[in-house]
Amino acid sequence: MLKKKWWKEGIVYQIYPRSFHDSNGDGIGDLRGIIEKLDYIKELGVNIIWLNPVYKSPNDDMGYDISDYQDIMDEFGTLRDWEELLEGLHKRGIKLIMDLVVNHTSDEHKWFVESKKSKDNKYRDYYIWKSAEAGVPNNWGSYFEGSAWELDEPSNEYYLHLFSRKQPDLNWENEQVRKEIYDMMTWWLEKGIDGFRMDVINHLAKHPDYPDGIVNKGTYAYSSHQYINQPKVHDYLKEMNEHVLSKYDIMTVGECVAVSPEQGLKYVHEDRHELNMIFQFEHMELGGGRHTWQKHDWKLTDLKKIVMKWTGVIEAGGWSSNYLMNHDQPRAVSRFGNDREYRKESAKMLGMFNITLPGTPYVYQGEEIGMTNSTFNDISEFRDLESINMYHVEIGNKTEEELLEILNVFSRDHSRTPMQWNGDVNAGFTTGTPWIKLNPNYREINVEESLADENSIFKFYQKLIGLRKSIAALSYGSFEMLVEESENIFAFTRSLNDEKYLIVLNFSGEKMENEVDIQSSELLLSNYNDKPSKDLRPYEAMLLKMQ
Ligand code: TEU
Ligand code: CA
Repeated sequence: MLKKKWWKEGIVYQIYPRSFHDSNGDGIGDLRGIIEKLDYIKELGVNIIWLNPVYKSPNDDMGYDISDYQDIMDEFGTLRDWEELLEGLHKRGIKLIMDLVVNHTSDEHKWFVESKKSKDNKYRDYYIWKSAEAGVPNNWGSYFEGSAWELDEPSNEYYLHLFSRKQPDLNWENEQVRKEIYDMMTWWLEKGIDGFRMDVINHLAKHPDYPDGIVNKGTYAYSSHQYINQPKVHDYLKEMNEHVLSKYDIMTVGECVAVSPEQGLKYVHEDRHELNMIFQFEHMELGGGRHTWQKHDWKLTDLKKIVMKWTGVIEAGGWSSNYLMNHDQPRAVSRFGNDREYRKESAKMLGMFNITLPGTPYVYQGEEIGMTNSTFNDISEFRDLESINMYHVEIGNKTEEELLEILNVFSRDHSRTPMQWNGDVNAGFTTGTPWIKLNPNYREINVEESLADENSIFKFYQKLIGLRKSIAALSYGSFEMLVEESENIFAFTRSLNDEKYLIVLNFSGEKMENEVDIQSSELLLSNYNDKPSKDLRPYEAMLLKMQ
């Protein structure tokens, strides 16, 4: 049997503080706003919270550009508020993991302010500077726009920024940088946090020669393997583990864009002492993603292959995570389900999928009430720099209408519209003017409505989470795929000792012949409340106990 760990039995709820709940009417969600909703979170049944960055930040990239790692951004509150939040969570038996963004800082971080001052400043080498004598150092592209190199005229050197120009990359080769980061992490751990979600952690090490990358779009190299999964990243993580992580009973999850299961296992194999689990992105590319900004068809068998590969990572001695969305992705029900006539059915089906697979499940705020993608009618309605930059780069090649259509599929702002608490003004999110437009459907889709309806998506999630916590096989059981070739039905079993559970999911909006034998199994939970007499109904989802 797999080793028991609290984080293997956990269900994580991701909170994007800016959009969760505003306590003081300035239109921006904040820490006290979360504190006011702790009983709601408790009621859902989750036992771990992942908080997106709350540190001091000029918010070029909504908190992923940090100017002080050891303080809270003014809009969100104070360190005292944060301490109260932690206490409120722990009192309710909920753990807290914090976002750790250490591939880069803000250009307003004191290290960078110093670094920029001169070539002989003691912080110069905290960042990655290259001479401009021979032009731009290489063809690496920033994820957000243009070249990843920004020229500093006074010193005639470029600095590297894989994300926005206000997010300079830290130089992990520098031992002093690593030490400062480890001290900062220890400071938070001593405050009692339960772990870290590590932003783009597989980007820490850059190829020592800084060679050109392969250009797959435009002039710049995106997704370049010259700065992803470089061998040295494992040295850094081992060192971080030895100096910091191993000293605490915590969980770690590393965000790893562009990682194969073989590479993934290197980060999470329990004997390697690096991380507990990673977020992989293969299923986020199904149907197209933000690297190409193009939509294409996807097949259920593609998703099955991905699930099987990553289940293999658990079987090989690692662990994995499951998620269908996060703050960078469109809403799950709009992407993988049907957000119109089968919104409730498909949201519940996707919830069952996410929560019964092997690996730790992550639920994003609003997913538990079936929040959908929003409608943005004009570029001025977007707040995310990636969406705004893409628009300005592409306008000219494409029409305004075409670009809005693409952004209405893929923009990160879909997940960032305010949490819909009720059908009143501004969905009960704020008494002021929300920092980003609400999804206009909040009068029908909101928490109040969900709590009042016994058949709601929320109530279904509550039951699912309860089952996940009480049935050990759902955390530790082995996995077997059934009807592997089916393009409509996703079915599998989870077995532990002599117990076996069966999960049958209709991923289509059509009636489907049920090829899985459920005759002698006991129904534990279904989004239709009873066993089908023959065919599976649209988006039908069942969790059964086999006799
Ligand atoms: O995201 C990393 C990142 O590059 C994603 O945008 C990724 O490309 C995409 O999800 C893959 O489809 C992290 C944070 O989650 C994001 O919010 C930040 O903007 C980014 O790092 C920079 O810190
Ligand atoms: Ca506020």
